[in-house]
Amino acid sequence: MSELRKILHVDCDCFFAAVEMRDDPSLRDIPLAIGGSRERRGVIATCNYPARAFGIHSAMPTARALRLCPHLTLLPGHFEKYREVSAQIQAVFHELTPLVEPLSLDEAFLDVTAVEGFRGSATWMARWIKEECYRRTGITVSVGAASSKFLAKIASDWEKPDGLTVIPPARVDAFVRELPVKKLHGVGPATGARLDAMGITTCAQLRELPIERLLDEFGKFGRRLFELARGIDERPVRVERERKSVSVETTFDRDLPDLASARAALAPLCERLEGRLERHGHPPLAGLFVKVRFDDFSLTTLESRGLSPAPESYTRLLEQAWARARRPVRLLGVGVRLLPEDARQQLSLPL
Ligand code: TTP
Ligand code: MG
Repeated sequence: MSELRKILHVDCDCFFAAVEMRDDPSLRDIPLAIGGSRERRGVIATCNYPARAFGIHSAMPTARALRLCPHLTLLPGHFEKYREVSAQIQAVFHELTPLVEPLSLDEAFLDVTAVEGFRGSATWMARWIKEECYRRTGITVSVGAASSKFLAKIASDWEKPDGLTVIPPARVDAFVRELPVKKLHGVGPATGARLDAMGITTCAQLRELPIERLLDEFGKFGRRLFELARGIDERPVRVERERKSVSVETTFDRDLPDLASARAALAPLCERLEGRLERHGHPPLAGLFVKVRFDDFSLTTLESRGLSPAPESYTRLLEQAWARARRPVRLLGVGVRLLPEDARQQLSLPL
């Protein structure tokens, strides 16, 4: 049995929108969204709470958002600014502990088990983080504190915006019992629907299923469900090395028989990659790559420095990669290499 941990999860409230509202208070009380334009078939990256009241949310096509709220103010996004605010909040976290695992620009896990300040109180640490983040950046964050990652993350979402929710060890059991299964880490719409069909909506109901049944139904994930339903989640907070690439990939249900079908499969992948890059605040790029696994499980990766991440560039790389084996394709991935942090700093040196 491992010692009881103290994990914080910190997540900024409507992050991109909050930065825009800070810099232009006239945007504060009107529906505001950050995203691509309707004309360019863009999607919403995020929106403020007045816009959420109209049913607008992340990843919704902008055209749909504008139908829901015709007087929505739409901004294109200023990623330099978001990266800067992100660095400021990360600096706050690192003043508390080196055990910080960033999940995206606006979100991180902290393992504060060994922190001696604040008399070891996770609640006080959370309050301090909220105050410091607001003081230094002018935007509010929500914090969750619990003994595991999945509970800390649920807790940070519990009283958003500007929330602070603590789930003390003695309350974990009662809290998890009541928890809807769709809140569990890794339970997406598909698993949620399957559980629903089995008559299971809460963790209390999930606990009644024996482990064998869960393994039968869900394979390896069944064990995870068994544990999560009991509040068990031993995943450690992982201090991240510098991220070197961003990529997305798909393993196809059926192998793609030829080059033409592989080419056709690129467009949705490129779109997903674009979404990922947006979430990372459009970091400066060093190059592109395509990854192909063929039906004989051989794997090839083709890189190119200096191309722009346009669909045509990926098509060119795919053609060359495919020519190496000329076989049906089992998996396709597209990605970008990021410019290393030290090279970025050189780029931004004054001339
Ligand atoms: P989130 O933390 O998921 O959302 P949020 O901070 O805007 O709102 P909340 O108050 O509910 O936490 O994501 C952080 C930022 O990442 C968000 O401001 C914009 C960006 N993002 C996208 O670009 N696309 C997406 O699909 C999502 C979910 C987020
Ligand atoms: Mg957020």
